[in-house]
Amino acid sequence: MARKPIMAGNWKMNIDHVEATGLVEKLHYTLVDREWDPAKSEAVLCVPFTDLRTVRTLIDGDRLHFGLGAQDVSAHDNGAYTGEISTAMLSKLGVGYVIVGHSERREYHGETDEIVNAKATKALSAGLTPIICVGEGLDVRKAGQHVEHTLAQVRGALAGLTAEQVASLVIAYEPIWAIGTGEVATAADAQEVCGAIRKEVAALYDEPTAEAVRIQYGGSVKSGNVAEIMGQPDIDGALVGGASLKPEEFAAIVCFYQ
Ligand code: G2H
Repeated sequence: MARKPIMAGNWKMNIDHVEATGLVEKLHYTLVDREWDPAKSEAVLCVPFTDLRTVRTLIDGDRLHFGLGAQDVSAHDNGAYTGEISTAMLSKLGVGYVIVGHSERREYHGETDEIVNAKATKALSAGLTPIICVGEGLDVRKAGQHVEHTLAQVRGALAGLTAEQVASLVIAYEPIWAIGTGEVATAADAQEVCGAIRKEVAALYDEPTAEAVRIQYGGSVKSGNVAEIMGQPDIDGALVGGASLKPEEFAAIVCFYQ
């Protein structure tokens, strides 16, 4: 079965719950104007924890066709983990997706492959779809080690997961040197690694699992480069930071197929 393209906006630490109302409504009306067909692409908003309830209410109230995602989750069930948010808390709010192991979490919060694996495992058991981020820094890219480095992160993140679980999740390849910098990996660069990720999933599991798993590219995606990126055979969507804060830009990305 063909993989449905998935465009996820990662608002990062931007947009409070008051601003969220305006942004989501503007995005909705822009998509209506563009005659977005939700059967042709999926749109997910990964918002700060403090915006989740507001955005959930907007989605339900206007029956908007947006998925709702968080940007992180605890690897623990509950208890004395000050400041953390559990998978159950997210599920009860109607959250469907969670970004796990974004490079900013790995870099600023010391998240290792083991932590990413624990969070992804916990998310899947709670019925959440993890968007697992992998990708190399500039030094690794310059040393020509980017494929092996990224595949090692993939193996670490997927350890212990079943084929069925892997088929249901999303992997986002985000070369760190292209994040928020305006530097975009060429479509061929992105395809090289996304194709290698799919082959690795086939080797770890089987062909049907590799054919089912959705792989996104992330790193300075915008309306001007999305079509070329989406033209690659192993790229099924984008994880979008800066451009997801601009309704017209994000709407154009969601409607990349037009
Ligand atoms: C990469 C991406 C979203 P941006 O972090 O995850 O951000 O599109 O701003 O490079």
